[in-house]
Amino acid sequence: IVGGSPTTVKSYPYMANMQYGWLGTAFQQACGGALITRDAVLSAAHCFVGDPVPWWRVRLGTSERSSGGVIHNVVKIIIHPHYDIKPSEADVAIVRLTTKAVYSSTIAAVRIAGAYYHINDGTPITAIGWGQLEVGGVSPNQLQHVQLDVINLELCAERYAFLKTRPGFSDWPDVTPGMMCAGVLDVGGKDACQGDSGGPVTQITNNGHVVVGVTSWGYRCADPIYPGVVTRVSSYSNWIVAFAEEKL
Ligand code: 4AZ
Repeated sequence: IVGGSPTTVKSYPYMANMQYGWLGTAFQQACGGALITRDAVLSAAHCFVGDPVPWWRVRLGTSERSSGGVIHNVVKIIIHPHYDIKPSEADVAIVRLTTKAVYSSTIAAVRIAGAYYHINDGTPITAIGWGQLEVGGVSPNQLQHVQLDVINLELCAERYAFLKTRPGFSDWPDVTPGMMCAGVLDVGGKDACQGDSGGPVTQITNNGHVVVGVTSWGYRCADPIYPGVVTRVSSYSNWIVAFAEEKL
């Protein structure tokens, strides 16, 4: 997270620390996620492509990058069938846990945006994670959060369409309706960044938190011209619910 501030899991008890361990050793935080049922975590497909289930585990109920909370093992990772390589379309995955989480003041599931959930341009939304504090910078030990604005999708798509005309960027993804752009328009300075991928982007309402996005991709981080791009949860909520509740 760039331009944010430290927070704790008590404010975001659904925050999941997705840890990857090469050959099952030395697990390290690699992505974020959101607990959406007692045994299902919503995250990004690009975090998991090519990596077998035993190399992942999930730490719930911690504000720390590599300690605290409760470790859950993974039984199944389900990648959206429309996800295609390069962080692009349908960058969403469900990670199922071997055991049901025990809810507490630091562990609880969160609501996700339904299929008809509409969010206006300019709405404040919050990105959360342990990702880099600046492009190529360090990753913090303490969980961070930052408030962003929903940025007009057509404008965001135009900006990334221009980027694709630049040398070396022709194979970058298009911004499509299954995505949402978030940042501070023409100012930048606030964004998700590498390591925040898969983590929740949340609208905080009077009725509680609603996950509206999954951190997905972007050009650098916190750039004034190029906002961060997140998977639009409402575009995939029927699939998400089906596989979060699938009997295993
Ligand atoms: C990444 O590399 C990444 N600025 C995630 C989010 C953003 C950029 C990069 C958004 O995982």
